[in-house]
Amino acid sequence: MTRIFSGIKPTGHLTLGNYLGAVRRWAEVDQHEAEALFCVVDLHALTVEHDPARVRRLSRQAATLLLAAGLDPALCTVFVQSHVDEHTRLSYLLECTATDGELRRMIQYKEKSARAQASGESVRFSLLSYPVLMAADILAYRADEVPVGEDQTQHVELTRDLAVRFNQRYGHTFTVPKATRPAVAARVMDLQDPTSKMGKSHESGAGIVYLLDEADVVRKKIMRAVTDSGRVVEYDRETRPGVANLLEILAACENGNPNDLAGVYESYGALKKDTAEAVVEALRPLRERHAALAADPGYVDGVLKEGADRARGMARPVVDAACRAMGLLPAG
Ligand code: AQP
Repeated sequence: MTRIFSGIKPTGHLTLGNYLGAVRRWAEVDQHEAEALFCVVDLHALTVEHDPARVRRLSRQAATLLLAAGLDPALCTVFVQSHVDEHTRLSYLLECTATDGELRRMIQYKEKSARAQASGESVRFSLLSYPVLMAADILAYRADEVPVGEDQTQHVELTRDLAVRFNQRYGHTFTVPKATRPAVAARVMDLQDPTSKMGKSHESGAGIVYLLDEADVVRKKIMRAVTDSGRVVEYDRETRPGVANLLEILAACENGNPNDLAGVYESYGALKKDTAEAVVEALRPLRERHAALAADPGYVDGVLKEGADRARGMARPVVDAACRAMGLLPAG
C-alpha cells in the first residue's frame, strides 16, 4: 500500500490555502487510499521569531482542525513532530548528507532570510537547515508520496536528492518519495495581493481567509478581494491574478474547472458573491466540528499520543538502520 506523509506548521491560524491546497485532500482522498501520516510540524515553527505559548496553542489548534476537517484516527496517523525524537535524530544524519550550497538555493530560504534581514532581524541557522528536517520527516517513514501545495515542491525535490545520495553512499535505506499536488488550488493567493501566496504567517489578515473566521468575515474578505480594472471575467493567472485566484477558489470548492467557470460570470461582483458563499459553505461543517472538538481537549491529546506512539514504532527501525548504515555503533 502507498504510504503518504504530510505536515502543517503551527506558525499561524490555518488558512483557506492550507485547506484547499492540502488538508481537504488528506481527508477526502489520501487517508482512504493510502497508509497516511499527518503531522503538526511544530519544530518547523521555531525557525522564525515566535512566542512559545502561541506555538503551543497553535499546535493544539492545528491538530484539532485536522480532525475537524475529517482526518480519522482510525484511518490515519495524526501526531506532533516533536513527540517523535526520530525526526531530529535522522535530521542530523541527513545534514551530514546535504551540502551547504544546495540548502542556500532553497527559494523559501532566500525569500525569508531576505525579509528578515530587511527588517533588521537575525536569520536563524534552522531556517537554512529546516528543509533537511523536512526530509527527515518524510524519509523516516519511507513515505512514497508527499501531498503538498506548489510552494513545497522544491523541498520535496531536495528530499529525493538526499534519499538517492544516502542510498548510493551507504546502501539502500530510504524510499525515494514524490510530491503530489491537488488538481486545482495548488497555490491559493492572498486576496489583497494575488501575486503572493496566502500564507498563515503573513502579517495582514485582510487578504487571508482563516478556517475559523466567522462567515461574515469570510464574505467581507472575499467581496473586498483585489481584482483589476477590467470587466470581462477571464481565467488568466498572468494578466488577471486576482480574478484567476477567485475562479480557482470557487472551482476548488465546487469541484469545477476555473476556465469553465469564467464563462459563467458577467461581472466580478457576481463572481465574488458566489465565491464567498461557496467558501462559507465549504468551511461550515469544519467550523462546527472544530467547536465540538475544542470543547474536548482530552480527546485531541489522546489522539495525538496514540498517533505519536504509532509513528515512533514506524520511524525507529528506519532511523536505527540509517545510523548503522552511516557507521554509528548500535547502542546494544
Ligand atoms: N496558499 C496556499 N495554497 C495552496 N496550498 C498551500 N499550503 C500552504 N499555503 C498554501 C499547503 O498547506 C500545507 C501546509 O502548509 P505549511 O504549514 O507548511 O505552510 P504555510 O501555511 O504556507 O505556512 P506559513 O508559515 O505561512 O508558510 P511560509 O513558511 O511558506 O510563509 C502544505 O502542503 C502547503 O503546500
